[in-house]
Amino acid sequence: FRMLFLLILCIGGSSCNKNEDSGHPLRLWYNQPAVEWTEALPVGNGRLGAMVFGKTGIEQIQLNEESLWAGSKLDNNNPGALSHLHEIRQLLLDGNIPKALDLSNKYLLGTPPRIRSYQTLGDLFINFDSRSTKVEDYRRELDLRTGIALTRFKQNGEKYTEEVFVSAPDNIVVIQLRSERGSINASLSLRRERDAIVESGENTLVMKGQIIDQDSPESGPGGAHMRFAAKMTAKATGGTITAQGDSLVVRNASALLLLLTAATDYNRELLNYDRTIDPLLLCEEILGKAEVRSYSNLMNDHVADHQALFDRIDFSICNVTQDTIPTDIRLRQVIDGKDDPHLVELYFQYGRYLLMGSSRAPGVLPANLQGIWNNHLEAPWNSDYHTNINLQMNYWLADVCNLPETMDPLIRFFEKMMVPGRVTASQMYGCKGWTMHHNTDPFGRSGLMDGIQWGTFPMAGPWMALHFWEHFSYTNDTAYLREQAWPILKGSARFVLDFLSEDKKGQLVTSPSYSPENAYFMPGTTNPMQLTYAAAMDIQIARELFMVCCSASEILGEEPPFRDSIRTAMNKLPPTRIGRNGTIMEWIEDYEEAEPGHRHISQLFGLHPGTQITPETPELYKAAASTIERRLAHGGGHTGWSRAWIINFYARLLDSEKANDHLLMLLRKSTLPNLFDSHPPFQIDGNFGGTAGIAEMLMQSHAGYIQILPALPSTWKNGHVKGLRARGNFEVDIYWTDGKLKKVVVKAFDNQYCKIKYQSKIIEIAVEKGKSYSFGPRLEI
Ligand code: FUC
Repeated sequence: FRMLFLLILCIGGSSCNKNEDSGHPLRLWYNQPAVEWTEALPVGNGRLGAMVFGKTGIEQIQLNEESLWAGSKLDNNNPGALSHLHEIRQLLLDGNIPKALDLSNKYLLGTPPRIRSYQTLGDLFINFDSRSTKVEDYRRELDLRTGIALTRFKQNGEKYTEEVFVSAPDNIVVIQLRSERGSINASLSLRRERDAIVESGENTLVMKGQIIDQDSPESGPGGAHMRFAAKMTAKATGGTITAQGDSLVVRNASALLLLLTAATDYNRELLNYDRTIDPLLLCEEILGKAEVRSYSNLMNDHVADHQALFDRIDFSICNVTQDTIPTDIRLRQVIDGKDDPHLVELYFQYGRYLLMGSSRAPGVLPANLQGIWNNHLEAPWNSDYHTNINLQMNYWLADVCNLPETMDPLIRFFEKMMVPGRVTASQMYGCKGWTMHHNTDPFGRSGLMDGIQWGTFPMAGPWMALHFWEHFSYTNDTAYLREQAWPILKGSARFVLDFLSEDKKGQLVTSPSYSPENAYFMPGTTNPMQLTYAAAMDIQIARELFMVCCSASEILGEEPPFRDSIRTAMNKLPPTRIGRNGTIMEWIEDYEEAEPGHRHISQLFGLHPGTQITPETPELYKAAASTIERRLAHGGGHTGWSRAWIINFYARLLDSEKANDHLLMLLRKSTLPNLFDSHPPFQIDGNFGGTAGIAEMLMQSHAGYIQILPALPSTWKNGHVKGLRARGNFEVDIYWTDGKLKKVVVKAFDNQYCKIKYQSKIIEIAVEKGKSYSFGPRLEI
């Protein structure tokens, strides 16, 4: 009877769905405070980021504001580019690469060649002067389900706790300390190595600053650049707070609530700082609204807001979790060869968590190389926006992992990038439309930078434009397509149409070009060269862009001429070809690679993220597998993001075991104690690419149908994933047992047809908006 009762309950209510949620704890936790920054725990709201160390003597919370960048807006297009373009192209066609390189160095490389860095805001230190004695029962954790970092321990028998979160609705960092017996005694200070002063007021600390850049031949003119401010208010329960010098001193409090916010005078509309903005005033406005609210109100709103996004996906591949073991020890055990599927669940959800924390409103800038978390004044690669794989990878998970909101900063930023991008297209290449090269900053730098061997990538603009189509393909939102995506896509296709020129065979090629960031040998030479024309990746990007622009213009009912010119050009692009060693050719000739194990595997763009190399092109598909094998045999996949890309490649090759092997290698070789991806050093793209790879193993939707469990590893025997988004505007829940599909539920958000594939079976049904459709193990309804 009890069973029957439960069953009725299940069928009757939505609680059944809830009960099917894994409910697995999703926590990173540790038995000791962080010593290194890469052990600290990240919290963020898309605009503000914090890294919590959980120290018991002097607590450290490192802070970021997304727009705090050194540098300034300037035009780095080389004015000599256009007048030398024809000659450079001719030299490349004639194989006179050294001379082409010489001219490119003079006339394509922009000035200044480098951008400046994204910078740390500084640190909040909480110096507990009474805490020199031993602590007991120490634990710190980050709960991905709430977005709260918690530290707790006992000292002299008394319990202390610290909770830290960054609220999106209130736009602040919230820190709450509690002690059981009213013995919080601490001094609070805000510190920044340079360019800032800190003053204390009654219950407040204020930091005011302006980045002073030095003149540099590499990075351009110095000067007083971005202005910024941070403000913190402190509220004590049962104790006192007094200002002392530039610190606040807290005595005998039982609770302490710290609210902190920060701002700069960056204006996204201008892609520049804007002296009409007063950063301190912005901080005061934000704090004024937040400080009248209670801790529990702030926390409840934060958790509700966080869960509205985070809870959309439930993912389970195990019955027993390892949550009783600290995360650093679990990682060590996995490195030593232990199986820990729950860590894979955690890693997957952590990627989603990190994207939520670094790319959404109230933030306005995309997630950079470190998301939003950076403790340097001069970060590795400036923590910038590399657009020859890294920024793209950051967003591979956004739509499929049901976080469309995280696309907003990327979309809005690139709408603005078109402005400098048009100048680059016309000044450097004499083209209509817009483009950019392999790197940018919040000031929208779009000329060729860093060096010819890194920067010769005018096809970065078209690659970024493809993300706009992707986002549309998940939502079917034609208003978005018309108003936001189409101007970017069409502007990019216009650029490509003009940029293409004829080679000696009459094919349309990109020139100048390179294959990020690999080099090749001309036959009979030993000097590695990068510069070329029509690298495979360029051509595959052009083809992909042309294909989606044809679709978009048809959907929007555009007049045919533009579409026709795209089709004509598309037919004249060189095909993707297979070289003498059975791999996809990376360059227009079958050159030998200078680095056969290179981290970029650009010639496989057509396999992933592109859609040109599929089981329907069996020879290319096979050659794609050989391409990866060759890279791996020569030490490829050694950076975190490169490994993550390989997971995605193997998922597209439907090779579940290899996808899983590389996922494990990502954990084993490229993951830091706080589960940040390691390039090395820390670079967040591997986290995002790893999460996207797991999604790709569970479901794919790029080929015109929803493919269920395309690359399910044999070790993920039983499980489910609920809430993935599929192209075509669907939400998909998949359940499996013993490695076989048990049930798939597809929720349709539009009236249309839906094609679903599992193993070799494919079905198509008409679906109605708002309805869910459940299919059994053989896709029977
Ligand atoms: C690309 C990669 C590097 C690094 C840099 C930030 O250029 O080739 O490995 O990730 O971006």
